[in-house]
Amino acid sequence: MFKVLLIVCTFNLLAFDRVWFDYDLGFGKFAHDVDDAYALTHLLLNHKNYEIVGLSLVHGNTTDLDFQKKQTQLILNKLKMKISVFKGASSKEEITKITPAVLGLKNALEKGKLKVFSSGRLTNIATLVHFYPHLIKNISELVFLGGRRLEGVSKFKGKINFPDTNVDGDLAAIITILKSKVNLTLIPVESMHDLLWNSRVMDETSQINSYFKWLNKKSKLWKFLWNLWPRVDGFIPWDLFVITYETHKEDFFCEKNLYVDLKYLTNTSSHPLRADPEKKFFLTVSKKNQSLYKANYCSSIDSNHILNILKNWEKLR
Ligand SMILES: [Ca+2]
Repeated sequence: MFKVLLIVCTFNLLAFDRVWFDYDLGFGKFAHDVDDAYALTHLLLNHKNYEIVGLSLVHGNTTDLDFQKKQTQLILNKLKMKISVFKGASSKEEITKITPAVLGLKNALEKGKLKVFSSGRLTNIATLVHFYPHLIKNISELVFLGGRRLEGVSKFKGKINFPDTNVDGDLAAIITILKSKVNLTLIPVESMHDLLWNSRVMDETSQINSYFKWLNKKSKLWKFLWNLWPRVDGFIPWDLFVITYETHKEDFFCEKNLYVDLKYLTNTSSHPLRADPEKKFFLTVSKKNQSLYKANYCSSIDSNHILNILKNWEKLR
């Protein structure tokens, strides 16, 4: 009996993921995306399902990493959690800089396998794999918000292609990551098109408890901006669906080992404030168009995914 128990315990320890989250928190800054806060909240609430080894900050939604750290600390305090937070690159130019984020990640990887979630630019992770290539084997999976199908993307509401911001924001980092041959999983924007965090979901969320009431209140301006463009009720909390890949993997439809590459293509994406060039690089995946690199690609997420998240939050509040 004791032997069986020991085996079960050992198995459990082995199955317990060590996770790291690298993101660009704009939450709390005027008219900035709120999605990282939702991702961080979800990661923290489900902390009993894995070991959160560290959090690291990167440029993107804002280059102000002191602000990002302050806001992260605020969320940690509200949820009564203590996790190490490391500042990383505040611009893509800092890809050559060994920041506290790179060192923190290095130390964590030296202690064993780590699943890395990236919902911002890949700058920090690229610096790590470039300077410490012997540690790449300890990244069991790198889950990244980005990528699109080479053969064409389905449009949001039949008319809009959102830009692939994390790719556009640091192409050098993308190249470095592809060359590292790390086990890369892409959660693309197209998989999230039907997952609108609308008024009804926001109302339900705010009723969970005072924390969610606060989170919801702070998201109202973002909802208002989405109402101006792309003219819908609610917003897509992109980054949340990077973290829920860890907790609700059964909701994700993913294919393994597709060809992935950077391709210079006609720009079909649109943004209300940014004028992009006519042609630009896209991180593309394809089943048939061969390339030297491969990645896993999650092309869709179950339509009940938001409902499942709300149930999870109700249970953990
Ligand atoms: Ca983000």
